[in-house]
Amino acid sequence: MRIALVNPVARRTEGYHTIGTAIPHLGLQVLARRVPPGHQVEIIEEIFGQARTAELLTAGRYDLVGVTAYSSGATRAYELAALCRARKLPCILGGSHASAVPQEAARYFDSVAVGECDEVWPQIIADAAAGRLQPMYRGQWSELRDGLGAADQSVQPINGRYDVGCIQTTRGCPVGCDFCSVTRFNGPRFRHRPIDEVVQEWNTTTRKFLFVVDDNFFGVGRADADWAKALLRALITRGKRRLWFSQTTVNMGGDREALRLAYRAGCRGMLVGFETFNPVNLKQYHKGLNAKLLDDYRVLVDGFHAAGVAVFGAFIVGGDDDTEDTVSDTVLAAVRLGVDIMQLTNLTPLPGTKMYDRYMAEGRIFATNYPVDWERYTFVETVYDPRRVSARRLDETICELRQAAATHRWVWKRTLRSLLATRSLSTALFVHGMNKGWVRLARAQAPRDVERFGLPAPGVRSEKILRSFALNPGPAVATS
Ligand code: B12
Ligand code: SF4
Repeated sequence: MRIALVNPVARRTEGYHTIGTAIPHLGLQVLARRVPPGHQVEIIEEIFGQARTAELLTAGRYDLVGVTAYSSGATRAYELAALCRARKLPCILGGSHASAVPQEAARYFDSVAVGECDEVWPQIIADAAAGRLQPMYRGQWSELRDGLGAADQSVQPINGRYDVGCIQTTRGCPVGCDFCSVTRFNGPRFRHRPIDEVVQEWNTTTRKFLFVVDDNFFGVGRADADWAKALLRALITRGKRRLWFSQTTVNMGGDREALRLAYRAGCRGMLVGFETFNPVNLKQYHKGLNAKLLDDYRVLVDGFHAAGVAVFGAFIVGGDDDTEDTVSDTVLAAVRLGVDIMQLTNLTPLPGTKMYDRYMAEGRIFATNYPVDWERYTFVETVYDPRRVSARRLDETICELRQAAATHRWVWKRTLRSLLATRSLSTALFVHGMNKGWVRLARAQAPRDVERFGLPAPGVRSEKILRSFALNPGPAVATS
């Protein structure tokens, strides 16, 4: 059989995650590796645009079309399903959106795959080859042994080339934040891949920079920390030299040994989900780990820096206790905290999360014209009614911030500050590249902001943000 694996990107989100670095869709490379011999597989990646998809997806070229989708890509995924059905091409949808709302997906696709599908995928292919594709398949939280969880690093899309490599070493997360779908989708237990298998896959990567897509690289307990250190030692001694970036909880900042090992293994940055400086919101998000460490944020950030690792601080606005001042206050606090790269996103109730179920029951989600409205679940738009600020005002304030910060002056100050804090040129260059990407992103986003709200004049808040460009970080402030 000839199989197409497609990552759909909705028109509304074009430019959003497609500006700058082309990051692989690892799930598709994982599925590609599990295709049994005798079948061929190709990836069509819409982060490179939609232009060629319709021309490529033809019955003469493929016998099965496997589509993945985050919620933001679901609208486009359903368009592709209609195209496949019109061309009599069997099609199946998998990934986080299909797993959250399988009954919806089943209205558009011949078949739906729920959950992690490493084990069930060969069965799906066999059924499709025999002409008896089932309407629904359910994957399981497999132990990640004997190649499960591994990707075929050599498979590149036929319509573009990824800039970096992706690899995953663990799945699952026990923290269970209210807004995140990972604990429900990948389970509350960390499952580690065998270290030898990770190193083996690592050594097949050809890109010089990797994104280790683990949701929580360091984990939350002693056993996870020991495993992470063992992996790092193995990468130092047996891994190809790669620079990389991953995601972790803030507690890693307190483990100097782990951070030093990470730096030696090539880690130059960690995305840390601080989420908010407001303890009321942390409670709402059920992020107890952060609530406990809130007073230590500054020390923990210093811990990352002392080892040479940059901190990519992820913050969310729109919690129950947030007001329109929260946006500028959060930015100021984050700058003073010393984060090197900042991501400020709109709180978004994703389907399949506890937050979605609660907000829906409370009647607070207004972007419910599904499937069209799934395109709005991109974290750059408020899709529900926050308690203490209107959705529109919150969005306007964020637009204002995006425009205020989209300057090269901001980028250079971050770079210099990161160089001083980490004393690592390669880390500062990584920070520089990421922040330049944010400027490109903000500029690409600007016309959409204009379309939605009209261009906001630089106001008091932007001034406040711009003043925070000072090199001296000063004391961290709380925003409650
Ligand atoms: C890497 C990553 C990214 C990369 C994506 C690169 C790319 N080319 O798409 C980047 C950084 C760009 C990104 C962006 C976003 N992301 Co993201 N991201 C991740 C992350 C951390 C890892 C994804 C991954 O590689 N997983 C490992 C692979 C192996 O798993 P998988 O893709 O789920 O595939 C398995 C199964 O789902 C299934 N499967 C998947 N597809 C298919 C298809 C078929 C046919 C079959 C049979 C099976 C199948 O089988 C696979 C093997 O088991 C996940 C968290 C997570 N743990 O998954 C969040 C996650 C996917 N992201 C999420 C979100 C919300 C976003 C953003 C909207 C938010 C934002 N502002 O950053 C954007 C949107 C991007 C867009 N295109 O619009 C959510 C999605 C939830 C949802 N319901 O939509 C997740 C789950 C995190 C969360 N907060 O809950 N992301
Ligand atoms: S710690 Fe990160 S991965 Fe884990 S549940 Fe919270 S947001 Fe999701």
